[in-house]
Amino acid sequence: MTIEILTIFPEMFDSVLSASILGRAREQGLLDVRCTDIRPFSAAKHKNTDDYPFGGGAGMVMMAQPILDAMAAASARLPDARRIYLGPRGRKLTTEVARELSKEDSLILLCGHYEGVDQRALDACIDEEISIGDYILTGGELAAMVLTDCVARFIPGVLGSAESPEEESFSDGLLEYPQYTRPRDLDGSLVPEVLLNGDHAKIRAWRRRESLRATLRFRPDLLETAELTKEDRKILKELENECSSES
Ligand code: 4FL
Repeated sequence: MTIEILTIFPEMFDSVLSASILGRAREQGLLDVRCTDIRPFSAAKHKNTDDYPFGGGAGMVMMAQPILDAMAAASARLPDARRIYLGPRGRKLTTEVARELSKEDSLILLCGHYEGVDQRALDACIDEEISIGDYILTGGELAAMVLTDCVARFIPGVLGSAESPEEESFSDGLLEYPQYTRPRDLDGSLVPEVLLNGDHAKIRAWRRRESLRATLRFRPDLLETAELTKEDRKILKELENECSSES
């Protein structure tokens, strides 16, 4: 997959894209991420990319021209790319959205700044706006990194063969069960016995129960859309009774 990121701060991406799993994916040729600086595309005298808002008000607005020209250059390289603007008005990034985007051959991500982007640039060259959450950042760069990271996990081969993007929190709509590693005894705090016995059916059942318990406790809203079996519903009833008898 190829991702081209249009930004006025390309240097922000260096360490994030080079470290850890994203760095390895790029070395292996599974993911090609390029950052294109918007500023050199500016036709303005000092290569500025922003200007005062028509109608007045605080802050600056990113001008359409440098964005449209940077996008035209990127689109010429990646003619079939889905063109995404990272912004708070967009569809919320979720596991499903990331999985869907990972099937694309190429993406172009536009990072906004200042008080926003001239609407005409967005209307002319963006297929979709995506938000990473209901908050405002200092710019779209961190959102583009979050989207890139989240999408990359679904590209075949990016996670080690032992790991699956589907075996984590949210993939079946539930939170993850708790994990433990050595030592077995941490100053008297013990690893649950069931995990030590090698009975894989029992371990699977215990983990499912703990996933349900965590979801019921921390994110009960997820239970409305999670994929639940009859057995899951029975366990949830038990857990609800445990809770009410505790208090
Ligand atoms: C982008 C916020 C995506 C949430 C400022 C500029 C943003 C954002 N999701 N804040 N872009």
